[in-house]
Amino acid sequence: MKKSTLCVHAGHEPEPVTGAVMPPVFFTSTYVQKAPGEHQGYDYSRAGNPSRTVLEKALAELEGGNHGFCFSSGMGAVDCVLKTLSTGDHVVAMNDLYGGTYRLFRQSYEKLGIGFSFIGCSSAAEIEAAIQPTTRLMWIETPTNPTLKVVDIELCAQICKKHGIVLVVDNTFASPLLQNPLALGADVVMHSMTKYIGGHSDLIMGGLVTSDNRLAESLFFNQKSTGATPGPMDCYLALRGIKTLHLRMKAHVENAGQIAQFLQGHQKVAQVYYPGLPEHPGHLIAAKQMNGFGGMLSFELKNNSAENARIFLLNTRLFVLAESLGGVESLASHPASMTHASIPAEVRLANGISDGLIRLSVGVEDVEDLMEDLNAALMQC
Ligand code: P1T
Repeated sequence: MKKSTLCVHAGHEPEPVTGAVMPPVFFTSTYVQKAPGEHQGYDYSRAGNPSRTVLEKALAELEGGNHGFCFSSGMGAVDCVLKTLSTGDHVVAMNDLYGGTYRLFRQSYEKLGIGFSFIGCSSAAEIEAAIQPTTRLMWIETPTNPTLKVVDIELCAQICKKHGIVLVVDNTFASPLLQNPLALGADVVMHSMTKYIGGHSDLIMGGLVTSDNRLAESLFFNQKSTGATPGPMDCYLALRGIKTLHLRMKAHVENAGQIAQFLQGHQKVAQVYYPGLPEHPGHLIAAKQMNGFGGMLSFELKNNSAENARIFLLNTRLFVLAESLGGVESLASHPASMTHASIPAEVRLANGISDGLIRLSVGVEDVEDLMEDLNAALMQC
């Protein structure tokens, strides 16, 4: 089935009792049992709720996997994967990651005795050199947040397979419409569903998909044991978001492509980071593994400073200054003081997050209005 058809139909059929085209929302915490231990597949909503089942099935179908799991945040999903590890295990991670992921790794899991090596993931030799006898997991984002670096998923998968390492890809920036890591050899795909999947900046949610039955068992155990599970209304909203994901992604990609070119040609702009630009170092890999270059981009002004970025961010009107991304509305942010503030300044700088870096989540508004808005703010800098 093609992706657009899947978006509309994934996860459910019309409801058999009433014929309702949309699945009902099951506002219940518990389920009656015929006799102790005899139930109809659901006993308590932390372990399972039919509204969540529909969404988990839809997410798994969109990513081409067999098992889907949803969480009350993207970080809940990251945490669920990390809980498959034990003290003494080692993780190889991309060095450009969402600040919250980096914080969880360094501040929560390192003290439990799990080791991390953060690398650029730019060649087989670099990845091989980071692998230790205790390496159990490789964690990558691609494109990365916020510098839009591209990691070759197939290359990572080949190396991980050789060493028996589980490869996890945070696919948040691409969405399941533009990139499917499992098909490229990854073991687990992760999403902050808060972003493109929800699509309307009205919920916080995370998701995982795998086709590996043993991993799935362990993820399900961690999901129900730690309990970072979403409520039924949020599951319904996310399912509703999925139904237009293909339409929204098309508009995000088109608008972001035009805005990247516009910024690249602008007199006030020094550097644009967008994988769709032929000059981007990851352009060819992105073209190979993605079906469109996404709706996110970052850039630096010619006079690259935190102060100048602040002037720009205070002068946009349509691009509102806010964390998060992937909603229908355009957002602008300052990673150094917002989404990536929990990363030490020297680590940020080493990974290309300058104090003047500006990140845009390009929405689905009219692109000429968006460019006019950007131009007006740029001319103040
Ligand atoms: O916010 P939450 O749903 O818990 O997801 C965390 C997360 C994980 N991975 C990536 C790539 C992300 O971008 C995020 C959340 N990011 C933002 C809030 C942000 O503005 O970048």
